[in-house]
Amino acid sequence: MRVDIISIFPEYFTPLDVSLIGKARHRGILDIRLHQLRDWTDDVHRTVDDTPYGGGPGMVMKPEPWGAAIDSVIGPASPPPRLVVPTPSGRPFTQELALEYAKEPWLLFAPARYEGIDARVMAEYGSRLRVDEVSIGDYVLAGGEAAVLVIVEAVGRLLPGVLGNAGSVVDDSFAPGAMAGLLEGPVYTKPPVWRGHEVPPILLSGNHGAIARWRRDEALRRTVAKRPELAARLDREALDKRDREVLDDASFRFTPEDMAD
Ligand code: JET
Repeated sequence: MRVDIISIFPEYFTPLDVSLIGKARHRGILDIRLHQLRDWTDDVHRTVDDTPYGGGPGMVMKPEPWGAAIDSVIGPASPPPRLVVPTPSGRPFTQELALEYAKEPWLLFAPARYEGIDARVMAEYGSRLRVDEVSIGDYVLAGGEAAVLVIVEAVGRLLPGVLGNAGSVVDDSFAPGAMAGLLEGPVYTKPPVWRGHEVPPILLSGNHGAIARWRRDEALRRTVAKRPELAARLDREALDKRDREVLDDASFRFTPEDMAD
């Protein structure tokens, strides 16, 4: 997969040199290219921002540098990349969207600073390529760069050959599969007792059926306690008798609204 990132802070992306993503780049699975937006300005101050029309606080990113930068990066290539613009007002970034992006050959990220990018940039490219305004959560960052790191890491680990163990993708809390829609339960490693805290004995039993059941129980309990809205969305047809007992025990009740879908 090719990934281009246009930013006024390309140095922000040094984390992409390390660990899983760094290794994927080294192996040629991920081709990440960083670009300095200011290289597409033509004034001595390399200006990328200006005051907002209509007044108000802060500054807005000028459309001309973005237009020149995006045109230059995409060139005459077809098909063009998908353009991803992080913004608090975007479509929520979920594991589902990460899986969709992992199938794309080419992504182009446009992280904004200040109050955002002149909206005409999204209008212009909306008729030439797929433009996704994406939110990584309900908070406001100082710029879109951290959101790009989040998205590239979530997508990069899904690319074929990036994770050593193919099973760890399928078992993700939000991935479709055996534990679909449930949060992960707790995990343990050696030693069996640490500062007086024991590993749950079931995990040392060697009884793989009982261990799988215990893990599912823990996942159900954790989901009810921490993310009741996820529990409400569980496919009730996919719950067995023990699942229903665990949910009952956790005082979880499907509401009439859940019964509608
Ligand atoms: C963000 C993403 O804060 C986030 O992204 C950076 C940001 C902050 C303020 C404005 C902005 O504008 C982007 C734009 O889009 C068209 O112009 C971007 C928080 N959750 N996810």
